[in-house]
Amino acid sequence: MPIARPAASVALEGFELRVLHLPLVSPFTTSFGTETVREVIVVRAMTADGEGWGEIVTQDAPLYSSEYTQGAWDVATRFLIPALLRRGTVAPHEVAGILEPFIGHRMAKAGLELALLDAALRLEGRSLGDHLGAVRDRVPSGVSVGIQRDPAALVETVRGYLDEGYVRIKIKIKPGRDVDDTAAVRDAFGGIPLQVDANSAYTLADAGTLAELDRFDLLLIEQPLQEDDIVDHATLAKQLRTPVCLDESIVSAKAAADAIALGSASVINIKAGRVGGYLEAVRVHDLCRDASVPVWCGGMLETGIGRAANAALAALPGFTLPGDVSASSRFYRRDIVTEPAVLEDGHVRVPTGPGLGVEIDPVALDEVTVEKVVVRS
Ligand code: OSB
Ligand code: MG
Repeated sequence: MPIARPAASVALEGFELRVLHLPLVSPFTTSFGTETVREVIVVRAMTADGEGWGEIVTQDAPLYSSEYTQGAWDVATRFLIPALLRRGTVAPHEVAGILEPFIGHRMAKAGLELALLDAALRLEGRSLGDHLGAVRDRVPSGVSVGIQRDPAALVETVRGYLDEGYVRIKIKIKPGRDVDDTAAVRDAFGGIPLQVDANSAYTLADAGTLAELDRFDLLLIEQPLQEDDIVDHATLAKQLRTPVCLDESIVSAKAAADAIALGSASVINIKAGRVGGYLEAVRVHDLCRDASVPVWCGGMLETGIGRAANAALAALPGFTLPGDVSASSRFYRRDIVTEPAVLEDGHVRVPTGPGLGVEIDPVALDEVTVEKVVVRS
């Protein structure tokens, strides 16, 4: 359902941006690289009546998409924030329109919009979940498992997550680390809900290898081809029994509609950062629901800020598959919020407090801050 009542305007006075370096509990390897420290930008919107927090989910290098930390920092401080401050008083649903003249940079826009949503909803005493249309008080929790040293190590890592209670396993694959890794997990754990994510590592020439995955009864294969391979994904989907799910390709509600119309995806991963914000994410959800296309909530190794927002989003009715909304401890020993998301019976609770429903731990935040700037009106 579209959002019925927009959040109120806030009187903007400035924005604080911080680059954080959060050490990961273990290295995270995908087809595009290995991370040991999560570099991310945290946003604080400063208003006449309070503050609000957001997160820009770019990584240090443009490997998942074209966005990256210093690019987001530059565009936010030089163009996006000044445009918002020139308006003075802004409601969250106006942010996308104000920033529309600036092409792309969706993660940067999403982080700023989230900070305004948090600020506005805190003032109104409404939770982000209520605002977006959440219909559940907790969401089933899946886990994204990076490529390990070998299939045996992968099996042991997956075993640990299953023991913790995660209800769905996603493993990362790349050429040469696909069929054997998937077979090892399927053989070790029988009929667990299992899916794979290629992060664009294949081409249509690999269709034969990808079809070998059909025998593992996967929930889906995520983003086998490049971001702009929208026609090739449709061609590939016809050759696979495994449902094709798109992540990187879905950069907006329009892109989602096009992918569905072309038959490029039968499942969609929704990430607010990738589509330019939580409000656009709800629009993607709504159109997928109208088209009976199942969606699930993706993740970008969020801090407690984005993790709380993702739990709220994943509680919308069209999110019929478990998302990558895992406990904070999956990635971090110490989060920057006072009550990090925990796993309870394979689920993560949807916060109910005003705005994001989580509070920042200022000491923990300072400890991982490596760069800070304040841009004022
Ligand atoms: O493709 O879903 C992805 C992390 C960084 C960049 C891209 C992806 C991921 C993940 C992790 O798979 C999901 C999570 O945050 O748990
Ligand atoms: Mg993905």
